[in-house]
Amino acid sequence: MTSELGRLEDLPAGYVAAMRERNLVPLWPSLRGVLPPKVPTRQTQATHWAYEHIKPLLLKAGELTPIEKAERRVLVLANPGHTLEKMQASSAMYLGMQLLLPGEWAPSHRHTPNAVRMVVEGEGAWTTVEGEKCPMSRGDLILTPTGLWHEHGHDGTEPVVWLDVLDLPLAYYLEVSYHLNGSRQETKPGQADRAYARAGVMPAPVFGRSGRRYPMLRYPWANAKAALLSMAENQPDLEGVQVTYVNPETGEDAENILGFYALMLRPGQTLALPARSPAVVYHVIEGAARVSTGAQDFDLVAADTCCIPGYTPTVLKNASATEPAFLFIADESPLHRKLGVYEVRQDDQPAMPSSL
Ligand code: GTQ
Repeated sequence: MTSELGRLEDLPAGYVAAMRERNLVPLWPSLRGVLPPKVPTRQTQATHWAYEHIKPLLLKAGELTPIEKAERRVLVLANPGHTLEKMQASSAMYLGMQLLLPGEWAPSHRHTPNAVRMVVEGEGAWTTVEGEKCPMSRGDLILTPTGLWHEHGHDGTEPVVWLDVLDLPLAYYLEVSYHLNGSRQETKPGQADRAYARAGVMPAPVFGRSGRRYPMLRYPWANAKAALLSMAENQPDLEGVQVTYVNPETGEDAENILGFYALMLRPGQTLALPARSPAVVYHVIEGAARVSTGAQDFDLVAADTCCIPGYTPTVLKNASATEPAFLFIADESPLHRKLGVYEVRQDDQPAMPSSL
């Protein structure tokens, strides 16, 4: 029963011009645009980036652009719904595929956006974060949270590729995005993933706590995969075999803005996910899966990545009847929860969050 609101064209041109002259605009012609009924307007489009398309173009970048001319040799997975120039996967997420060739070094810097790296292929690279040298193997997740120094190097013999996930679009939108350059870091002994080697117990320093906001920087794939396999075996009826990457000292999200998860689809499994407010990125670590929204079906094989806008019910289906599939997932849940706008929709019905 909502009546049509007045349009800009309904107003005298001179009146509109007089307002614009004073940097004023009438709300009502745009009100439904900024506050649409029930479902938010989303620029983010469901988008699939196949690794078989990315890899040759990324290797070509390795020939065309020396690391010194790139600092970070990255092809950005840009969502066309935001226009490619914006370099966004979603409103808050940035995705990039980064190539480091044997012997190359991507110098130390730090910046306000948070980043993680999900290693896609190749052995022998490392990222040093605040002096901790984190080896990079397939499926490992390495955090480089806001403000921490990080640099990448490569002692191996084959190209190494990883997926960068940053909250850069949010930081840029907030006008808080900047970086500082540094010099090569001294590495210190010790790896936090070895200190926090088992869930349920954690280091109890006899001479005081470390007190670090980001105690763990590398999450080896071998551990996450073992956790998923043992969860699946322990709970044969469990539908969603998923772990989330957390701060092992607090159990809170590993980073402030974006959430990170590893999900196992059992052989032949179909998993229906409800509509939720955050946009979601799916990246296949092992196996193959179909990601369906109703409007689109993406068939993802290992190293493929897709982005699904928020408020979209999504069905994941393991493409294999005999092997599990393992997905890395990134989403905007921590941000939405902090903002009080996080929402899960049952039967696709709006569930306006409130503070009640
Ligand atoms: O490796 O530090 O994809 O600073 C974008 C910005 C990677 C990085 C990106 C960065 C990095």
